[in-house]
Amino acid sequence: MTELAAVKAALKTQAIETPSWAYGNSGTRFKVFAQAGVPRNPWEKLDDAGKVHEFTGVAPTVALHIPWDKVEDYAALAKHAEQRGVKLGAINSNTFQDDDYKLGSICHPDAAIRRKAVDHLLECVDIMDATGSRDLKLWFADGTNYPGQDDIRERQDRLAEGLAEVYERLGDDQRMLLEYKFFEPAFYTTDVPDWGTAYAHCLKLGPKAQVVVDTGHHAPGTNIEFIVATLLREGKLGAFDFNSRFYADDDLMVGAADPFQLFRIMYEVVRGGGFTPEVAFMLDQCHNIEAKIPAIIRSVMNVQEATAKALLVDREALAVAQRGGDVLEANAVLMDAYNTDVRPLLREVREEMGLDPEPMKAYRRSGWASKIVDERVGGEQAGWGA
Ligand code: PSV
Ligand code: MN
Repeated sequence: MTELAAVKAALKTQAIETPSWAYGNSGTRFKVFAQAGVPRNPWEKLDDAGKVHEFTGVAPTVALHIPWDKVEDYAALAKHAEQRGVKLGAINSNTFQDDDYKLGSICHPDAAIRRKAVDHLLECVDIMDATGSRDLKLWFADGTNYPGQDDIRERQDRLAEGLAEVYERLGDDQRMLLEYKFFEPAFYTTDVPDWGTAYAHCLKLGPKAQVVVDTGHHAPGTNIEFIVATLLREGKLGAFDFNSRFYADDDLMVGAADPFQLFRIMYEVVRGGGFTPEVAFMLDQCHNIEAKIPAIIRSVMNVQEATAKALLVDREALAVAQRGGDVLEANAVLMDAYNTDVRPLLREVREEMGLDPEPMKAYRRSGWASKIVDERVGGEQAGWGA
C-alpha cells in the first residue's frame, strides 16, 4: 500500500460520535434561541444524526444524555437508530440539574444525596445494558464556591467511594469515562478539575476507568496535546469531547477557534497509537446561533481535516530532524503537513466511500432542513436541560 493509500484507508475507518443534545436547542445562560425544525424527542434527534452520518460517512454513533434522552424502551430506541444507519454510543450521566445537587452530587456532604447520585449512575449502566453502549461518561459539576465551605479532601474520599461502587457494576465490555473541568459551575474548588485528578481516580479504579479530555475544559494556554500524549502513554485516554473555545467553556464548533490546536492534538493521537476504537472521538457542543445539523457536519469535517493532516506528517523525516537536533527542520516537517490542503484528498475519500464529495452541499440539496421545519410542528422542542 502506498503511503497515501494508507492515509485514505485510515480516514475511511474514522468514527466521530455526535451528541444527541447538539441536535436540540441549546445556548448560553443568557438566552437559548429556538430554531424551527429541531427535534422534539430522542427519536427525532436520531433521525437528524442519521443524516449527519449519511452525508459524512464518519459519524456512526450518537451519545445520549440521561435524563434528557429518557425513553420507555431503550431497545426500541437502539433499533430506531439502526434503521437510520447509526448506533447508540456513550451514555452521559446528569447529576447537575436537580435541586438536590446544589452542594454537589457524588461528593455531597449528605449521604442521602450521594446515594441518589450513585443510584442515577447505576441506572445509566442499566440503560447501557439495554442500548448495548460501551461507555458511561461521567462529568460532575461538584465543587465549592467558598474557602472552608466543605472539606476538600473528604470530598475526594466520597468521590472515590461512589465511583468504586459504579465501577463494580460495569460489565466486562463496559467502561467508565471520567471527564474533568477546571471550573464552572463551581468557582472555588471543583472535585474533578484536571486530568491529574481524573487520572488518579481512574488508576485506582482499574483498567475499565479512563479519562475524557473535553477540549474546552482547560485554563487558557494549557497545552492540551501534552495531556493527550501523556494519557495515551499511560493507557488512560478513553475519549474526547471535542469543541472549541476562545475564552472558557464556549462549546463552539470544534476546529473553529483553533484548527492548529486540533491538528496538534490529532497528531499526538496518531503518534501515540490512539487512532483506534479504544479512544472515543465525541463532539460536545452547544450550537446557539448556527443551524444545528450543518454545524455538526462542519464539526465532523473539521475533525476529519485535522486527522488527515496529522496522518500526513512525514514521521520518518520528523524523527530524523528531531534526533539531529534540527529544530527548524522538525518544525517545518510538522507545518508542511498542517499547511497541506487536504480537502481534495477528503473529496476522493468520500467518493471512494460512495458519498457525495461535498457533505455540506449534499445536505443542503437533500431538502431535509425544510422537511423537518414543515413536519416538526407542535409538541415541545428538545433543549439543553429538557
Ligand atoms: C460539562 O460542561 C460537559 O462538557 C459535560 O460533558 C456534560 O455532560 C456536557 O457538557 C453537557 O452539555
Ligand atoms: Mn464535555
